[in-house]
Parts: sequence; structure tokens; C-alpha cells
Amino acid sequence: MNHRQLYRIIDANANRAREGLRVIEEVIRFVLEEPDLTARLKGIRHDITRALRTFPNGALLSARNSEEDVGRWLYPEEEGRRTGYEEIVRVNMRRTEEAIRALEEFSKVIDSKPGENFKDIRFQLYSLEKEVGRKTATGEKRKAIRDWRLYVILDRDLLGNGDPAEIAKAVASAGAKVIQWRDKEGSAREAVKVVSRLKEDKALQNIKIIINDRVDLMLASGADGVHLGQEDLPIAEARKLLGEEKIIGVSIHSVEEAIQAEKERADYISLGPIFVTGTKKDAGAPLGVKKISEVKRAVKLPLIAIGGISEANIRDVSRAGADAVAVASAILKTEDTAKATKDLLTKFEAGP
Ligand code: TZP
Ligand code: MG
Repeated sequence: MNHRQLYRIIDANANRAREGLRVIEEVIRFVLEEPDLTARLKGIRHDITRALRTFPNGALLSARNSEEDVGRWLYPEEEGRRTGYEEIVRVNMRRTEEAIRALEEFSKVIDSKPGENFKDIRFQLYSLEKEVGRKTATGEKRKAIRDWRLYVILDRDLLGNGDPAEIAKAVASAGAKVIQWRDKEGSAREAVKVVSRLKEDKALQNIKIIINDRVDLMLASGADGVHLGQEDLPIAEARKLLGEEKIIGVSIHSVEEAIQAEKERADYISLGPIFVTGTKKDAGAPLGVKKISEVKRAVKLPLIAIGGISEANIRDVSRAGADAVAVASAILKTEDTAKATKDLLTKFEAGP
């Protein structure tokens, strides 16, 4: 290998690495909207440029000869399409790491200093990749939660002698994607029994099942998530016990509590009571729909509005910017729960 060949390889891989990083940076900046990670990516691009300065001015550019690159036509465009931003990030992360490894190896033939720098850059990339993966997963989870639209609370009190599984199936068939088991009086044992049965029901495989208040009952019943109040286990503790995949929702009543929930990495917040409700005895004074837009402006978490929402006012809630609404009485106090579910969904989605 002569110097010209080495510089040609280094030039090609420097371009590959910087291009790959730039692509990832666009996703982080404009799709995931993460300022800190964006800055880190930019920093890595600059570190590459700095490491390349060890080589004589113009050496890389004058060694470039893309027209006569024998590899130029070797790779078929198997990559004609991308499934989404996750694949774009994955493919470009791989490409960048490979390019940095090549930079590290070939530059060592010329000088040891840039090799060390490239090694350091490669390790920065590994930790960044992990974090980007985490942010991507969070983004996907939030997208799915926003898509819930209607969150049905199976409140034990309102249910009376009604069969939870039957109502769950009715609302699921009408388009609900999530239900919450809420029982303020019953025993832990009963809650685990009810929710485990719902989880095992073949007809309910596509609906998420959240349990109210208790992380231990959630784990024991195999539910998909837990909904925590301000007095329950702190979100960070719950996250430690549950891991990244389980859903953690939090009740909030103010902008401050919303910001705190976001900091602690909740998956969604529920803001309420928006209107007067008889379902939660200690719900406090109604906040009104204006609070929805205030909280939406302050955080990026999906916002679920709750409390006294019915067919009569659901449009106002949707117009105020709520991602979804949670209802108990508007469904449980009707004869035809499937019809009530459908009507609420239609009204919520009816656009401004
Ligand atoms: N948290 C705030 S209001 C509320 C809860 C659990 C009750 C919601 O029930 P409804 O019947 O839809 O007002
Ligand atoms: Mg609670």
C-alpha cells in the first residue's frame, strides 16, 4: 500500500462516516427532536474532521478518484427502500461504525495519533447508538399511545355486577385499544385474578391492559402497564422494577406535575378532572379544557384528558389538543357499551 492508496481509503471512509452521521443527526433533530443528542452527533462529526487534520493538507482530496473506483458499481441497490426512520438510523449507524473502524486501521499505517482518536470516536458512537435506540423505542411507544384515542376505565364500582371480560370485549370490538382496571375497594388478590383473566382472553390480545395504582399487581397479573397517582410509587422506582417496555402512566393536575412526569420518564400523563365527575370522589375542582393546551405546550408526552368527558363535550377536549380521552361513566353507564365506544371515537376524531 502506498500513501496515495491509503489516503484514498481514508478519504472514502471519512466521507462515509460523516454522511452517515449527518443522516442520523437529521432524524434525531427533526423526528425525535432531541437537542442534547443532536449536539453530541455534531460533536462527533467535528471530532472526525479534527482527527483528519493530522494528514497533510489536500492529501485526501487529491487522492480521491471516484470515477475509477472499481467498487462504485459493485453494490446493487438492494437498498431501494427504507421502512421508516428506525431503519434509516440502524443502517447508517452500522455504516458509520464500519467507516470509523476502517479509518482507525488504515490511518495507523501512516501515524498512530489519528488511530487513537478514531478509536475514541468509535466508542463514543457505541454509547450514542444505545441512547438513540432508547429514544427511538420511546418515540414508537408514544406514537402508539397517541393512537389510542379512547382509554376506557373499567371502574369496579360503576361496573356493579357487570362482567369485566364481557365489557372489555365489547369496547375492544368497537375500536378501543386500551382499558384500565380500576378498583379502589377490592383485594389485591381479586384484582390479580380479574386482570390475569383479561390478559389470557384470546379475544383481548390486541388491547392494552393497564392496572391502576399498583406496580406489584401489574407484575403479578401480567398487565401491559400501570397507572400511577401522585401518591403512588415514584415513576423512577416503578421504571426500575418494570423495565423499558412496560407502560407507565401518571395522573397530573398541573403544568409542574407534567414537567416532573416527563423528567421521570413516564410514558403518558392523564390530566384531570377536566369537567365535574362523580366517578372519582376526591378528584378536585374541574380544570377546564384550557389547561389541556397549557400542558401540551409544556411537555412532549402524550396527554390523555380525563374526568366527566362525554359525547356532549368530547369535541371540545379534542379541539383543545388532547391526544386521547379517558372515560368511565360515559361508557359504563350506558346500555350499549360498544355503541357508546364507537360514538365517542367518531366524535373525538371528527377534526376541528
Ligand atoms: N381521575 C380523574 S377523573 C377520574 C379519574 C379516575 C374519573 C373519570 O371517570 P368519568 O366517569 O369518565 O368522569
Ligand atoms: Mg391512583
